[in-house]
Amino acid sequence: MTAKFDVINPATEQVVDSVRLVTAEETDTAIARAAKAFPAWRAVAPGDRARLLRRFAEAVDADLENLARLEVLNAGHTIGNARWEAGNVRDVLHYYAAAPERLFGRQIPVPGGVDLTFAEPLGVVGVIVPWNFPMPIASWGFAPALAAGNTVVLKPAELTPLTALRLAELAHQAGIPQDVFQVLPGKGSVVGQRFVTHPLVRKVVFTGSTEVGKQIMAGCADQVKRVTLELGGKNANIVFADADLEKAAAAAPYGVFDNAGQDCCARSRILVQKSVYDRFMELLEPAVRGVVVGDPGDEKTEMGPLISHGHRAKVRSYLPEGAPIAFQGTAPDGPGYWFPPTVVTPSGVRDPLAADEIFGPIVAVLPFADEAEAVTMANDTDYGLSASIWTRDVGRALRVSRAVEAGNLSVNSHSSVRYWTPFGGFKQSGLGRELGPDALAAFTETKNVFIDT
Ligand code: TAP
Repeated sequence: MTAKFDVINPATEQVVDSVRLVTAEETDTAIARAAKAFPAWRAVAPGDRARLLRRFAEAVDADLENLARLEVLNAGHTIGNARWEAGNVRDVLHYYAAAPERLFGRQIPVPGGVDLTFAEPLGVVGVIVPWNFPMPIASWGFAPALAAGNTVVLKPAELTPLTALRLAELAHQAGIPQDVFQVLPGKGSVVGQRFVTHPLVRKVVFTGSTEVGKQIMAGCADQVKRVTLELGGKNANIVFADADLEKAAAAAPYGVFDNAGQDCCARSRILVQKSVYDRFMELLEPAVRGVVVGDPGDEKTEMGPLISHGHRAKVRSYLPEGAPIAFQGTAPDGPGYWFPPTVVTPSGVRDPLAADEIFGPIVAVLPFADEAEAVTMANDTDYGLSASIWTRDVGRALRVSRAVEAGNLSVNSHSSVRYWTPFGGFKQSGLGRELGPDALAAFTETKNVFIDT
């Protein structure tokens, strides 16, 4: 018997669609088809593969508003964010469309012959996507994988399958063969697990929680399967006394409450130098209260709902009676999984409010004495995905950027994701890099050929 899953609009709690869940047997069939399609796909002339990816990008662009509206309905993303996300898929496809014609090898000087390297595709790549950014995260896996000549099976999160299914339709309309790119909506424990255990899947790209990421890595070890992991974060936003405080305080809410805090790069720990702590909090309060929370389809909305009833209960559990709430913004009543932007002042970096990835609109503010303490506090976590540094001192900006153990640093900004540049985590925030030129290495294997002359 095949199960169905009701897709819920988190802003209204209404069912928007019902999606049939793929079984383990169907997953095996899809993987077998992807493996069979691989030799022909890798043999497509580089220019033709590039053109197919560009046509896919153009199809996404033509469908951008529809994709964005679908994400508003399915994930509760604000329409502005959802448009950016669909645009990111288009841009990522265009970026990697340049790759098939530039997958250069090397000629290495050796005695007695000629030595060449080739960047060979891996075969079938399994991409496992979380619910928080269904479109961009899917494309960061499938675009470089396809460009490098791999075939792809992709599992969207059970909660948010709609845009991934639409992207598969657009890919096929653009001429990418059905078996080269397949989207399999289903459970992680069924479809995702088969990607890990099936011997014909040669690589798994997983984005999600650190807990599940560890299981995936352990499962892949059995076949020494290649793996890229993009996991959780508890990212520091470090505000020094010499910063433009007005700018830092105005930007801080958007560094953490964007996507209702359901962002691996959310700057959910604000570390503020003691000498300006009171002034910073005075500036932060109106900025937080001013965040517009509500109907994600409204152009003016800045923050939508949380993804599900269960997730909101988890976020709420961090604020029992007597929790150190400094101030909160507003959120609508009635149906929808709403939660107000909330600022807390925990006792230290190891307090769960400051240490756990809550993945909701709760930000911890903590004071520090000097640069050395700021770095120690920023690094006192098992995570290492992103961080922001607010200062006018260029030397300090560079010193602290080098000292913080995180993959993506921004100075006087909260921007972490640019498709031209590598993205990924230190420590338990992940393994490997997505985006930019680095990602291609993750979807190819270097082959060395020596020719005796
Ligand atoms: P998870 O529960 O880890 O789920 C992520 C994906 O893995 C879902 O598609 C899930 O399927 C699947 N999955 C679950 N168990 C699995 C298993 N045993 N084998 C194979 N696949 C399995 O994470 P989430 O709650 O959806 O997403 C939030 C997390 O993602 C946060 O920790 C966040 O930081 C992280 N994240 C990281 C990044 C980067 S780039 N570092 C970006 C976004 C999000 P189901 O749909 O069935 O659960």
